[in-house]
Amino acid sequence: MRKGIFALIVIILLVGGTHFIRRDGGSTASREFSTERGVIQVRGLVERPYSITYDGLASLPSRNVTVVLYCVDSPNRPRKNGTWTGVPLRVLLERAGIRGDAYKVALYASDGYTTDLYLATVMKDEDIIVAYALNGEPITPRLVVPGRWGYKWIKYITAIEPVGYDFKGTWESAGYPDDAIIPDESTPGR
Ligand SMILES: Nc1nc2c(c(=O)[nH]1)N[C@H]1C(S)=C(S)[C@@H](COP(=O)(O)O)O[C@H]1N2
Ligand SMILES: [Mo]
Repeated sequence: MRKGIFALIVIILLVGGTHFIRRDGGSTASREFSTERGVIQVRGLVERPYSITYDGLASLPSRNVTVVLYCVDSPNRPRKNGTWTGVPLRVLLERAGIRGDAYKVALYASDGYTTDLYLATVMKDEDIIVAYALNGEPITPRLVVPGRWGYKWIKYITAIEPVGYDFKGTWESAGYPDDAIIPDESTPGR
C-alpha cells in the first residue's frame, strides 16, 4: 500500500516536472522568436504614430541600393558590400505624417545604440532605406545610408522618431561628425 502511494507520488512528480520543462522551454523559444521578428515604432513629431513589424516592411514600396558599408575605424576596408533591399526611410515617415516642427530624425535600436539624421537629408535621398535583405538574403532590418560612415547604419531598429531639437546618437554625441560624410576614396588618410 505504502509502495503504491510512493509510486503515485513519483509519477506525479515526473509528469509535473516534464510538463514544467516543456512549458519553460516553450516560453523561452517564443521570447526569442518575438525578439527576432521585431517591431519598429514610428513616433515623435508625427500626426499618426504607428508600429510596423519587421515582416511588415516587405509589404511596403521597396528599393534596391548597391552600396558599400565602411566603418570609420578602417576607412579603406569595405565591410559589407552588395545590393540592399528595403523601404525608404522617407516612405516610413510619410506614412505617419511628419509634423512641421520636425528637424532631425532620432533612430533607436534594441541594444541601446542610437543615431540621427537631418530630416532634410532623409527627405531628399530615397536611397536611405531600412533594408531587410542583402544580396537577396534576409537580414535583420537595418539602415543603409549611402555615402555616410557605418555609424549611421543602425541595426536592430526599434524606433524612428522625428524630433524638434538637435538629437545626437551614440557616436555623434561622443564627438564623431554628425554628417558622417565619407570623403572620396582618393583622399589621403581617409
Ligand atoms: N544597433 C547597432 N547598430 C549599429 C552599431 C551598433 O553598435 N549597434 N554599430 C554601427 C557601426 S559603428 C558600424 S561600422 C556598423 C557595422 O555594421 P556591421 O556590424 O553590419 O558590420 O553598424 C552600425 N550600426
Ligand atoms: Mo563603425
